[in-house]
Amino acid sequence: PFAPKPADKFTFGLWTVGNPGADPFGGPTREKLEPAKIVELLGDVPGVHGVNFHDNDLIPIDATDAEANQIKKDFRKALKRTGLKVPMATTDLFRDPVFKDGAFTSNDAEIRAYAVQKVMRAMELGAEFGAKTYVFWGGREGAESDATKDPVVAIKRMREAIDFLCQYSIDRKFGYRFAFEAKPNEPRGHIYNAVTGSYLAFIQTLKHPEMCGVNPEMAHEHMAGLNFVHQVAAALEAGKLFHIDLNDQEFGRFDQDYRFGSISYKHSFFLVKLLVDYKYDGLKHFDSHAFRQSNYDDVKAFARGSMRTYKILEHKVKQFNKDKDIQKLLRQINRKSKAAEQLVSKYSKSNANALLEREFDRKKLAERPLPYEELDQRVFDLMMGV
Ligand code: GLT
Ligand code: MN
Ligand code: MN
Ligand code: MN
Repeated sequence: PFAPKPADKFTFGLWTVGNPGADPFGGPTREKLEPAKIVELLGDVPGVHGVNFHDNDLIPIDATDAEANQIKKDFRKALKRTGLKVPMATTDLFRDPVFKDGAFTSNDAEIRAYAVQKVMRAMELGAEFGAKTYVFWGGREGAESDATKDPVVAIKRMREAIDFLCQYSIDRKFGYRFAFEAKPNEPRGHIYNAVTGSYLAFIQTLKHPEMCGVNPEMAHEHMAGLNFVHQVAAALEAGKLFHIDLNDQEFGRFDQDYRFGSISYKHSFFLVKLLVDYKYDGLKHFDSHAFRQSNYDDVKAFARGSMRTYKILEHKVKQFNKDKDIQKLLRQINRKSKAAEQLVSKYSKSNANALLEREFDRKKLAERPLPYEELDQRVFDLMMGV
């Protein structure tokens, strides 16, 4: 009953299921797979919609034209065989040493120009495979010491690069929508635009805000100790949720990229509830890695599990929305008053005067019951299937 369908728009990345399990203290535990092989692995997992990539996940940074053409040919064949799409593409602006001090915000004007050129080429590559969403994760855009960079200048440089690339996408008729992904730290000591809300503000200062939105990642906001659901809500309410990275993370820990739902059951439930209630129908990308102990069979279990968890939570959300007791409690705690609502819904001088005149029984209002313990326990019972 929890089988995913391509219409669910679940996606994975070449860099996620193809992650060979290295960490800062040890090398890879799985062999490196060619892009076409990763597509085939995903093809063995029913219900996947697509596979996303960074330019260099597909084509190594130093590949010759002949090598690039062969890789693309094999990749395209694998996509055809499996029916997988490439809905999103992005640029690797973090792995190569040239980006050790950032890309768009580097202190070196030539590196900034190179970064913009790299994105232009990567946008072309993504477009070749049909991608319509373009993600910007500024992993190296930051600093360890603020002696090294002016953070105001960094914002201006970022804006200049994005304005340039928006216009390029328009001129080339790629039809991209840009999605900015925040992260507070790792790999930099401090990354600029640390949380989704920062990008929501930044977007409004761009030349083409209409084609720009955000790609919030659950683990990134949890690293910052924030409530992810609220960040996503802000994006949704602003009409800016263009893409979402689902995964999990212990609060306050290093970047863990765990399987969606594996740690934060309750936050994951409320996240899915938000996406269901507000009818989000965009891409749902699992930006997570299987445990380092897993072999590729277990990586498939990881991919199946990610989608299954989402579908189970979706089912629980429907139960929540239908549950008579829960709905009764929700009606009880949301007290309506036509008169009060009319007074403050729209400003007018007469409303303002009427409001100033009105008497409120502060003590009585404070005494109205809010059975939140009861409601919250019902969520727990529901999730646990009790
Ligand atoms: C990297 C990062 C992710 C981003 C990817 C897009 S790359 O794995 O940790 O959160 O979404 O560049
Ligand atoms: Mn991560
Ligand atoms: Mn991440
Ligand atoms: Mn991500």
